Amino acid sequence: MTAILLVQGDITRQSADAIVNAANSSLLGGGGVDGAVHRRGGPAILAECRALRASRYGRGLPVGRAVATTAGRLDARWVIHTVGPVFSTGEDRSELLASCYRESLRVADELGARTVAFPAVSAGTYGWPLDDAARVAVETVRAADTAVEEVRFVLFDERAYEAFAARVG
Ligand code: AR6
Repeated sequence: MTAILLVQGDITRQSADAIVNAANSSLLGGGGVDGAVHRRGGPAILAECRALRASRYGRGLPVGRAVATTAGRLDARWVIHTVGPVFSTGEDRSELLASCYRESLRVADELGARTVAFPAVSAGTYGWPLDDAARVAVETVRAADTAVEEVRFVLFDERAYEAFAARVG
C-alpha cells in the first residue's frame, strides 16, 4: 500500500527520494515548478536534460512519459521529469495525465525510490481544472502497482491543497 500525504508549499523545499518536475517536452526548463526546480537544483539538472535531448530524446520527451535525472542541489536523489498534457475542452486528455503519474512511479520503481513528491501536474500553465487534476492524480496513484511507499502531493496554495484534500478524503 502506498501512503498518500498532502503538503502545502514549494516542492523544491521538500526532502524525498525523488521530486517530480512538471516539465515540458523540451526538457530545457520553463516557469512554474520547472523554473523552481532548475533554479534551486542548479545547473547539473539542465546538463543531464541536455544530454537526454542529445541521446534518447532527440525530439523531446513525449507527453505522458517520465525520465529521471540527478536532483542537483535539491534535497532528493533524483528529479523525475514528466510532461503533462495541455488541458483541452474539445478532447479528453485525462489518460495522458494519468500516464504522467503511472510513468513517474514506474521510473521511481526502476530507481528504487521509496518516497516521491509530486506537484499538481498540468494544473498551472497547462490549464487543467484543479478539481479534475486532483481526481486524476489521486485515482491514478491509488490504482498504481508500485513499490513506492509514500506519495506526497505538494500543493502550492490553499486552493490546490483543498482540491486534493477533497479527493483523498
Ligand atoms: N511547488 C509546488 N507547486 C508549484 C510550484 C512549486 N514551486 N510552482 C508552481 N506550482 P506548472 P504545468 C503549482 O505551471 O501546468 C512550465 O513552464 C502550480 O500552482 O508548474 O504542468 C513548464 O516548463 C500548479 O498548481 O505546471 C511547462 O512548459 C502546479 O504546480 C509548463 O509550465 C503545476 O503548474 C507545465 O505546466
